[in-house]
Amino acid sequence: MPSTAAPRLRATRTAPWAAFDPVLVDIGLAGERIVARVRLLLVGLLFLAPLRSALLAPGERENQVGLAVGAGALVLALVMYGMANKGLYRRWFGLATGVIDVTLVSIALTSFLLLDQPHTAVNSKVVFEAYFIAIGATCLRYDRRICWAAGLAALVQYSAIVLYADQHWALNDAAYAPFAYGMFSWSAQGSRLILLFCGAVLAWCIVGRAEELRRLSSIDALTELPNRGYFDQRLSEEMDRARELARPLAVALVDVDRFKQFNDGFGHAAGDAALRAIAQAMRAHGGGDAIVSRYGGEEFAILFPDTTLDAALLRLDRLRRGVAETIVPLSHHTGSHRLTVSVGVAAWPVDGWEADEVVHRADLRLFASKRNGRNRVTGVDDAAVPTPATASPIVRAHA
Ligand code: GH3
Ligand code: MG
Ligand code: MG
Repeated sequence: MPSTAAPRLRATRTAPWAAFDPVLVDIGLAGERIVARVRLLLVGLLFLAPLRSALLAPGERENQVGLAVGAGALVLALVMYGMANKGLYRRWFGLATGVIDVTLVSIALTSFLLLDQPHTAVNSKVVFEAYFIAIGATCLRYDRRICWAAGLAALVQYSAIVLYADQHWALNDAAYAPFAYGMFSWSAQGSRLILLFCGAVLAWCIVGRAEELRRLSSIDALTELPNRGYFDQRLSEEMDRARELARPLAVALVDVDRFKQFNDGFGHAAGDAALRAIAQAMRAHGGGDAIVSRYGGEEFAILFPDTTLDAALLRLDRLRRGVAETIVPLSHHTGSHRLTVSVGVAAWPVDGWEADEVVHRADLRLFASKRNGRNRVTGVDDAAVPTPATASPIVRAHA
């Protein structure tokens, strides 16, 4: 495994889960539901105060504005709660709700401007702090873009409120004495903007750490391929997708031939280097959409979404040849070596309806490849008859 930071970062960027990680999306959805509940509770409780004031003195403008803002926020919170819980969640939804939460705080501050209370808007002791709740809650969506979007929205909206208040009121005029909310100061406002920026950066870092942990828990440290846990989870998701869209899906199990001999002959370190070289060759020859993972030991599993058994057989034979041509580097004294792999492949729905049935079929066919002489790909169950050594070592599936 590379020891420097640069190759590790490169691996992060090119890894399949870097662009789209369904697990983080799932966790983000669960987080969105928590945020929706907390938002509804908070807005509901905050709505009680303007409601009470409006009931006691319905004619006063202050109470009418408070009631309108509170009711609007409550309706919005209800809509977002309904969407998060009714399967209407999309990837943009977290982005939208993150920005809306910040905007709700800005609307609350703006309502003080409407009520001719600019000092409450720019020196608010409670409402301003709610920006940090909104920015902090973006962490629960597990998407760094949402942290930035909410932070940026808070900075822009709060700056606009302060600039507007400074332009339209002589905020430090003696008429406002004794300044219950304090006098207006640009340095205090600057500090507030810096605090908002720091809040967004912290949220971004927290989500970044979560993504890194997720990455580390999904890859195999030796080969840098996705590990079995990641493979199993992707298999079950791709299987659901295949059933939903009635699209085929192929699964292959790959085992390095006579690897124990190689280890015994050249040592465990050379064995590790060989596994890395084979993993790289499989990634290179597997095709862009194939999910190549280390299944365990010297075994690998490959998932081919949207691929028929025949198409997978052809792709796997290219991969098998690619591995056989790969030169495994050994130490200076012992030179180089080549290794081969045996492969078993099965597909949904022709070889089974459930994921484990398909994997089991692929496993049986891998054994057939071993039995029949190794360095070959098998796609049918009955492969008892060995193929001639000169023939292309693919045992084709019956049409
Ligand atoms: P076959 O062709 O039947 O698969 O024979 P084989 O020798 O490959 O199979 P066997 O299961 O007997 O041996 C697998 C070997 O793989 C044994 C084990 O030491 C080695 N191995 C498994 N994981 C690693 C690893 O991470 N590094 C190294 N160097 N060797 C490993
Ligand atoms: Mg094995
Ligand atoms: Mg083996």
